[in-house]
Amino acid sequence: MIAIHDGKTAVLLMRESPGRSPDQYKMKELKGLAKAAGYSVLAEIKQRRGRDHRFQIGRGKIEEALSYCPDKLIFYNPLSPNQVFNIRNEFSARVIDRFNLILEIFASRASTREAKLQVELARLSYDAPHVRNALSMKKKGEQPGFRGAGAYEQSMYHDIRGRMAKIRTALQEVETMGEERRSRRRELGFDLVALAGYTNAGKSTLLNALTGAGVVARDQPFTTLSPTTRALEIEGRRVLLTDTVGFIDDLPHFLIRAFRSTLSEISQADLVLLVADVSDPPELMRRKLVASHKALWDCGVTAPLVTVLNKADRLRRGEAKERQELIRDLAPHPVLASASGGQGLLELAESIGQRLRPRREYQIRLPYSSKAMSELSRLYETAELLDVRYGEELVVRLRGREEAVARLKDGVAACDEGDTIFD
Ligand SMILES: Nc1nc2c(ncn2[C@@H]2O[C@H](COP(=O)(O)OP(=O)(O)O)[C@@H](O)[C@H]2O)c(=O)[nH]1
Ligand SMILES: [Mg+2]
Repeated sequence: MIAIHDGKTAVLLMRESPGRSPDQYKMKELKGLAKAAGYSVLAEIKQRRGRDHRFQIGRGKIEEALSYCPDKLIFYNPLSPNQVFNIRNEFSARVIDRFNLILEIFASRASTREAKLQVELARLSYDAPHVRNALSMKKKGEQPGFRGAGAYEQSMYHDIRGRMAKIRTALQEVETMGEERRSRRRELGFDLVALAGYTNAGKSTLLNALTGAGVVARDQPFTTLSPTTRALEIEGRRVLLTDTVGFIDDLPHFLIRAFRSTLSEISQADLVLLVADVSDPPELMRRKLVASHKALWDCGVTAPLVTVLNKADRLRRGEAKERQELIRDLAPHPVLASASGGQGLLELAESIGQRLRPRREYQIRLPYSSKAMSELSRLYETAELLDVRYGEELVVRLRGREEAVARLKDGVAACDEGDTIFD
């Protein structure tokens, strides 16, 4: 795992394809990532040209970058194992690409065992093809009859695969625990709402604003890595809101796969709050929303969405409304809000209330047993009791989550067909 040292320097490089219109945001985002990983950026170098198969970018640009004497060259474009090898070999330069950079940030933020395993898995998934490549290069140069060549890489590749399998098993256990936790929470009557969206959109700030939690929110990408969950009440319903890792453009698929157990907080939620920064230039907001929807799709989200157009305090009201119209196609059920200023939060809570599945009403008959009584007192916590009638039996009318009522019905209630009477 890579430690973040103070005083690291880097030069950023990006190759743009000639056919595409220039993009001012990608380099800016790369710079934000580099800073978040602890680098001071000495220079930003762009080149418009076709891909160079040896170095990705032109030799002259690499020489120009090295004239600043940086600790590292950081490429926006993904580098093939060959390109990494060539640049290291030819220029004796340390070089990484945007994926490595994101992994460095993740590594520095990973504080739980789960996050650490996820980061390690992502790194190994990234490294495995590089080692395999080194292996095949060695094999190509191998003399017939000379046994030994590539043996080191061979065993390393083998070790990497073994370690990846072990981590996957461990993470599968974590995921199963997550599933169990979610079903317990549902039995307790909670609705599970997850925050999702582009990094730096204001998810953690929104969690704090809605629940009074003290989650760290910072103006830099990927401050939050591990999920944090807090309770709140919306229209009499008990809701658990979970904040977790943010999305970013061109997120490699292996990274999403490695973070599956964390992302299942989003994919398995009852409702997802998709947070976007409405103060971004419209074109950028659109791009980030597209990236977020793609990530939600990759995570397998099927829950209903509410879009929070956050940081509305930075715009005039008319302008914010205009932007809301502009991205209507990418922003289902939009609410303009300001997590830091508090505007729009009541409207947001209302919108969440409307989009959560309506609670059903149930009528259940209970015997006067001590078990039934203790279950009934539990229901005071987990559901909304509408009416209790004391006759030969206890007749309880309540509104709540199916999972919360199911336990009662399974356990102690003398429950006729049709006891569930209201919808
Ligand atoms: N002006 C303004 N800034 C905000 C708002 N919400 C969040 N921010 C700022 O945006 C930055 C990123 O916020 P954070 O909650 O860490 O984003 P996350 O990466 O989505 O969790 C921080 O500097 C916040 O103070 C808002 O409603 N208005
Ligand atoms: Mg955050």
